[in-house]
Amino acid sequence: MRIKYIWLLVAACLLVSCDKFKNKDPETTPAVEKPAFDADSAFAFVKAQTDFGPRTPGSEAHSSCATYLKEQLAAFCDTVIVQPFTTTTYDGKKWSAQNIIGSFAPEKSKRVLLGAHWDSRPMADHDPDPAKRTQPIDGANDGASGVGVLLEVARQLQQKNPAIGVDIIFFDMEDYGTPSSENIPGDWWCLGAQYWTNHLHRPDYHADFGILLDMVGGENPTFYHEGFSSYYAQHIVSKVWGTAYRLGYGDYFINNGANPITDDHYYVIRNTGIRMIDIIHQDNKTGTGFGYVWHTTQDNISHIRKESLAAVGTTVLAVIYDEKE
Ligand code: AHN
Ligand code: ZN
Repeated sequence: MRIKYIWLLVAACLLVSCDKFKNKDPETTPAVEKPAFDADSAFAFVKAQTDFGPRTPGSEAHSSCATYLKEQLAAFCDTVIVQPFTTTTYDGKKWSAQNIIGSFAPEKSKRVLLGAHWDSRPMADHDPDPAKRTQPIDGANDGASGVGVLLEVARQLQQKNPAIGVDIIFFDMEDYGTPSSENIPGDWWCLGAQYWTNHLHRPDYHADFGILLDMVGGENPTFYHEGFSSYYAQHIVSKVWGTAYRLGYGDYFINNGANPITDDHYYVIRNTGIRMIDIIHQDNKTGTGFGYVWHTTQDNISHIRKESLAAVGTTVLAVIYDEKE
């Protein structure tokens, strides 16, 4: 009788320890709870932008898309601030432009800044067909993907508020930099970010750190530790890449260094001191350092992948929900 009970006890213990062991399997129990991020919704936000056509400065598509982005942010965020400015490009032309900023809990002092550029490049200077190199691009990946992910992030943050404040900034005039055939010295990229960092939308604006999204929706993207991000904000890179790995996105977020890129985050770091990292598709096999369709007419909605949007959006949301007040 007693022996029987002992055996039962042993069997029960084995079962329990087996169960415990099972729970430790990283495949079945992610260390980070996956927050809801709807990739279909994010994709729709990307497509809504490309449906306007190329959002190049001065175009009708540019101004219609600005209206759309303000309406979307207004629906999700607590406040929206539009920052109009004028700027001159490398070719001597003058443009009206605008940065668009949506905020959650603007009264909170602990904050994260999320950014992406919403303009698209006026010339496909890397198109394989020379005849197409003066055409404007849809910028489905280069521009619209980051904005689409952040609109979906905003929609989720409205449904489930995080402990900290969040600001989402859509920079204008990132992509009117000098064509590859010309060499005109000067800071011709990231004109919207340069303006914002010298004229903050709130004079005492502060964020604890920032994350920029650039070209996050392509086919099998590879996100390395971009050079400026590592140099100025390795602790944020480690936080974001660590979160991505725990969520199962280690194939996208690769723990290797890569070239520094003159992108919006560079001016944020340089002019405000806010440690902002760049999640950007880099690839040293393509010849340009970026994806195959970069600055070509092929950068359209047909090359956008929901899986890529989901990897980045889910990671960014998890980072934000992990932050304590
Ligand atoms: C340079 O190639 C120097 N900067 C690229 C920044 C960029 C352009 N991101 C998207 N389009
Ligand atoms: Zn570009």
